[in-house]
Amino acid sequence: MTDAVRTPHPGLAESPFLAAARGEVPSHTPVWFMRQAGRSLPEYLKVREGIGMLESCMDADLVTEITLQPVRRYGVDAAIFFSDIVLPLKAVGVDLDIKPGVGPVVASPVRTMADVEAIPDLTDEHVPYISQAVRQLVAELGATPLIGFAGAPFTVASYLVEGGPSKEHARTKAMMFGAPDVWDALMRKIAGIAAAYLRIQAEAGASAVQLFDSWAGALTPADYRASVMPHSERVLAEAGELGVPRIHFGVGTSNLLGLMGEAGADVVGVDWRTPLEHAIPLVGDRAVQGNLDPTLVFAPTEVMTARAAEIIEAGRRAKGHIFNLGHGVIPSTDPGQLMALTEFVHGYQLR
Ligand code: 1CP
Repeated sequence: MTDAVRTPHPGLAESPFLAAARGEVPSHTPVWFMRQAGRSLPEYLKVREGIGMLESCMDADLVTEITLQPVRRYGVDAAIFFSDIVLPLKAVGVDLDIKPGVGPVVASPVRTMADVEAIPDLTDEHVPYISQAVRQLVAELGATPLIGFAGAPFTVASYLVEGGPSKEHARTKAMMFGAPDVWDALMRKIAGIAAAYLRIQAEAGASAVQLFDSWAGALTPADYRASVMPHSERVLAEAGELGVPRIHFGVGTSNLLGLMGEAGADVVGVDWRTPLEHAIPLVGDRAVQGNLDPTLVFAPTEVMTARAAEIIEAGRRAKGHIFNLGHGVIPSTDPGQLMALTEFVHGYQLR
């Protein structure tokens, strides 16, 4: 980057989100929502009209606008960069699309060593619109931190190997079990891309990063440790060198939470199936993020907030607690409920 060393906004020093991530005492429990930008917001649907998902991710002005929308509406304690875990693959030339109602679809799934070797590494030149969008966002967000993110090697590998969304991840795991050399090369390739993608976002001004290993819950602890963890560890270690707090999240990972922390996270994201009181002793000396069941926003407000209160209380025993849902916002969510939830978390008296 040529434009001097960026100076972080002075207000970021007081950010409750960053304080909790670092295990310091925040002024209130910080809250943001995975997938807060996107399908549940009418203003999002409006700006996306007639524009494809990947096309939107490559338009710095649109990314800036969409990322800001939930911050404006809810006053959440962090913004999450609007992009997708497969965007860096698209940027290096992998033929893929994000199909509405389906998710990422890869034209020629990766199955052989030659397929892996054909994927280029990611450089800054591949994603000028990403650095531009981050710089614009940081200027607009002021004292609200921006979370950059990347897909973790296992989860991204699943899309590449299966060719699209999968429940069982059968071909992916078959490669892991049956072709360890190809698997290792693929994981190294994706880890390099993820680390570069996080570096680009952090260098442009993102204050924290989240590594999404959404589908790691498909693995046993032994397989995770042997075939996946070293690669996530590398991504998190490289992000650590940038001085930003690192959040590590997966779904159905109650048996992996300890390892996901050990992989190098400052904050371990917990899905809604694992009560925080069970998760906290497992993650060691780290903060936790989560974990309201995303369907609770469809319940009456007082039912939702009663559950939120239990989560905030449980979170007090952690080194730090960032309130979130246990996975992404469901598209049919009423934004009014997320507003009520944000206000409830902000108003909750920690005594
Ligand atoms: O707030 C935000 O919306 C932030 C932007 C964001 C993030 C962090 C999007 C936009 N995607 C992601 C991460 C992502 N993408 C993950 C990890 C988080 C998670 O587990 O939810 C995963 C697994 C994906 C892959 C993906 N992209 C899916 C899931 C498919 C499956 O396997 O079930 C889907 C549906 C997408 C498309 C997508 N990404 C984002 C949006 C808003 C959309 C929908 C776009 C559209 O249909 O127009």
